[in-house]
Amino acid sequence: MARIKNYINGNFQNPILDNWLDNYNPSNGEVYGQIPNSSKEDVEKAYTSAKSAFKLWSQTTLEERSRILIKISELLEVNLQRFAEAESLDNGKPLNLAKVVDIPRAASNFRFFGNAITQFASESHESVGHQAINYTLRQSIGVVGCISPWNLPLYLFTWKIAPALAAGNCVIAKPSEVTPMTAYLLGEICNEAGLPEGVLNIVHGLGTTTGQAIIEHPNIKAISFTGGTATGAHIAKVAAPMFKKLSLELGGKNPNIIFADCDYEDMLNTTVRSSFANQGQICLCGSRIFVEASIFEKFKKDFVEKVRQLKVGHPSNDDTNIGALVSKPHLEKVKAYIDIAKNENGTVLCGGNEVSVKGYENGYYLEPTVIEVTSDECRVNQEEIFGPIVTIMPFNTEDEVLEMANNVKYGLSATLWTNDLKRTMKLSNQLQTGIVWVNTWMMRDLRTPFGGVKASGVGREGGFEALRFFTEAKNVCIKY
Ligand code: TXE
Repeated sequence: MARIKNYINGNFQNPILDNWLDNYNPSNGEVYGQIPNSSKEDVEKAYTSAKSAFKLWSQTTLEERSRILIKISELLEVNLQRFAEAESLDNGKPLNLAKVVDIPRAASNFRFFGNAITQFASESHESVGHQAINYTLRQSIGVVGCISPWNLPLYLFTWKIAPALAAGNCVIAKPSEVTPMTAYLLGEICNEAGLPEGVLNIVHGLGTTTGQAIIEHPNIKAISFTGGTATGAHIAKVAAPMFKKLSLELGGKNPNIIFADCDYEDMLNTTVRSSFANQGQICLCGSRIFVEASIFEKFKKDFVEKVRQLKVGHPSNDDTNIGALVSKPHLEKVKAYIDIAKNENGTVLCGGNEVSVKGYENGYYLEPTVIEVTSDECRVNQEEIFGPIVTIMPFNTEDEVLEMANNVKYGLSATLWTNDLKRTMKLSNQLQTGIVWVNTWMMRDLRTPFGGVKASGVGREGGFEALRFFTEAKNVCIKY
């Protein structure tokens, strides 16, 4: 059985204490490999190698760092098929999705930050009348920790690693223990691209052992984390008293607000995608759909009809729209919300059942599910489900829907469907989220700030925001 290894100091290594975890294939429920459950000792080993690599890497020219990152990007593109197959096998997502979204985006992350670092500039301030000039240095931090989740494994892993490396830091990174495979394969590519030993170290294992060892490490000076809100709160509790820099990208419960004046067909097609892409396991999915009352019945009929056409199937089939959920415990969690909804007077309009895929009967498949709710206060409208379940309910006025949209603890993103300019401006201004999409969804320009407010986290990723996070500003004031 294939064993994934830690990538430390440019080598593939077994965990020091020889502890291993099973790795499951979500499409058939079988164990298909093992991964290290790395201990404090492994993290310390990774830290030692990162620390000794830092001196050289932080002084490596921007052109050279850029060249290596772009080389990693190119190698990911060359290995697209292999990486996409590994991602789909490990996560349960359709192979086609991994091929057009996950792996290309991971390549883009390296290319983007490889280029961005050559354009990153710092400020200078002339103190007029005081004969002084200030200039601000943006210095690499040192050894930083990057911890990522299972829903977009390589995509989110590299979204942190690429800016951290571009800014001259050395990295200890931990992918989710549920989806470790593509992070493991990335090590090979980094070696081939000529990334010096120790600059990137990838340790595998549980959050509570390996992740905990990273966040507790006294000399890992910044933590960039994407994952659940409860984990984010725990990380903040541990890391804040140690004065680590923190970027926390957490959960979402995003409103999708549909007005009668929108471009209906475009809205309908995009809403199917924003509801169920990646089995609904994207923090940006619009899981609360609010529809203006005048088109509610029409929308309900058309939407349900389209959702019923989605094909749940094995991830490697070309015609599969919805693959397997990531794990058995996650499937159980998501399924439980269907009963919760029913107990709260929700009406299941379609879906609601597990799917038995022929030949893969033990896989974690669930029908895409649409639930009509009568109150915005119900649990399925308040809690992050993170699966193929959306709720729909009607609204009458802008103020009413704005109130409901903001009436959750989360604040990651919102989608607005309307052609009314004044309404667009007003609602975009007043929605309590870090991101608003108008007449589109998940359109990403990597230069833009990415992140949430309220329980969706603190800090922004993307563009120069990420490079600012992964550097320390130091002001130098010179009197002349
Ligand atoms: O995430 P965790 P889980 C949401 C979603 C999901 C819920 C829980 O609602 O159902 O979170 O998912 C590491 N110290 N999102 O349990 O545990 C862990 O090993 C350091 C939203 O999978 O937060 C993994 O690498 N690290 C989300 C990473 O944190 C720790 C995407 C995320 O795992 C740790 C995924 C610790 N003590 C889930 N404990 C999004 N925002 O996109 C865990 N980890």
